[in-house]
Amino acid sequence: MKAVSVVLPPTDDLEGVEPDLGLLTVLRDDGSLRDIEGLVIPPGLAFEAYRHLKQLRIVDARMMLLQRQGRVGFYGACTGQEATPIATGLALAPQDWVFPALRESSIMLVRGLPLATYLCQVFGNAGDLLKGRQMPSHMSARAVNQASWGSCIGTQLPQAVGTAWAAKLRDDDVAVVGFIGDGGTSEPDFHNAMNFAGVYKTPCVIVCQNNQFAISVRPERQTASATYAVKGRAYGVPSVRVDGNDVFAVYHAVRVALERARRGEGPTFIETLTYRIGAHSSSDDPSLYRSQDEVDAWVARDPLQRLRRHLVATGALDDARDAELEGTLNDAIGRAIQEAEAHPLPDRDTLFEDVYAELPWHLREQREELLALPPAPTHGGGH
Ligand SMILES: Cc1ncc(C[n+]2csc(CCOP(=O)(O)OP(=O)(O)O)c2C)c(N)n1
Repeated sequence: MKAVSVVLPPTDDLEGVEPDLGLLTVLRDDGSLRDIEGLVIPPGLAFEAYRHLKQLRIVDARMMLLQRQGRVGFYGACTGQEATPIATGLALAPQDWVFPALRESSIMLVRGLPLATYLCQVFGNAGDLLKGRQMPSHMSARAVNQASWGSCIGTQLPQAVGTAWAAKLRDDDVAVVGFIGDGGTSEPDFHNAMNFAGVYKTPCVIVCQNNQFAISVRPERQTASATYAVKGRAYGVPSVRVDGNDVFAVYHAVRVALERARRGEGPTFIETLTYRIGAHSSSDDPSLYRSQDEVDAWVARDPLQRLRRHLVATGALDDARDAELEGTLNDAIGRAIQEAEAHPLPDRDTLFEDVYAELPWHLREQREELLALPPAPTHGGGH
């Protein structure tokens, strides 16, 4: 079988092909939905997903601009890949846990974290729940059961599987979703996590966002496997490959996998096939390693526009309502950025918090020394 290479935008699903080698698609190009057995799309899901996708698209564009203006130090956008985090966020139950990679922080917004609080993490200021200690775009919040990505590719998956194992041992009604990129599947942690999940049947869903790049490295240099999903077979983990630009396909696959996990049937591995339309991060220039034609072919499969066609076809959206939604989102995002950016830098005293219950003598000394210095500038901003 041919190894994966940069895949052209999918135009059809491959009926009759095994789940880990085919491609589950629900949303047709004309906006209608395929008749798939057991498909669960709750009423209102499509519009809710659209609102979140659109919000995320705008937030990412605004934050990339702020990075260019020197107002934030770094940003990792997920433009073109929004369907996976948003659909997953909508499929989760409140008690579930999420262990993201770089491009899934937005699940926190879907689960109710205020946007201004979320953005304070990017500014790394006093409004940041993490007290400015993490790189931007590495959000986390206990209130929505989401851990922070550690930046070291793959480390989040053993954490996800371990958390799921703990839930199983405690008989908690908790499922865990862990994310990884296509590049991350070459890390030992991916294999450790898949193996452990398979053997101990931990209640988790491992999602690989195959955006076809690990910075500039393409899938054919990453693996000789026919798909990423097929890797789950070796670990005895049921696996499925879905159209990652189709919010309904991702929602359906994650929802079914979460239900399996809750029934005690163990892990599922999901590859979501998508494409990173934007740069790897604010530190990358993708024009050095790919053509605009290739990008344009995927822009034509934009998950946001595909979902829009569905909403228009079903009468849930028209141009006027869409413009109104865009205006509301732009206003709310503008206000959230203003509110977030207005916070001062974290108090320097906070440097000494959260590690020791009681500060050891040498840190007490360092703290006193620091506090004796003139105050640092209190203005937030760059890193
Ligand atoms: C262990 C480790 N090696 C290398 C890096 C540098 N690095 C940061 S992101 C990245 C590519 C990740 O690609 P992928 O897993 O496909 O996720 P994507 O960024 O495409 O979402 C690399 C190599 C790192 N952060 N950690």
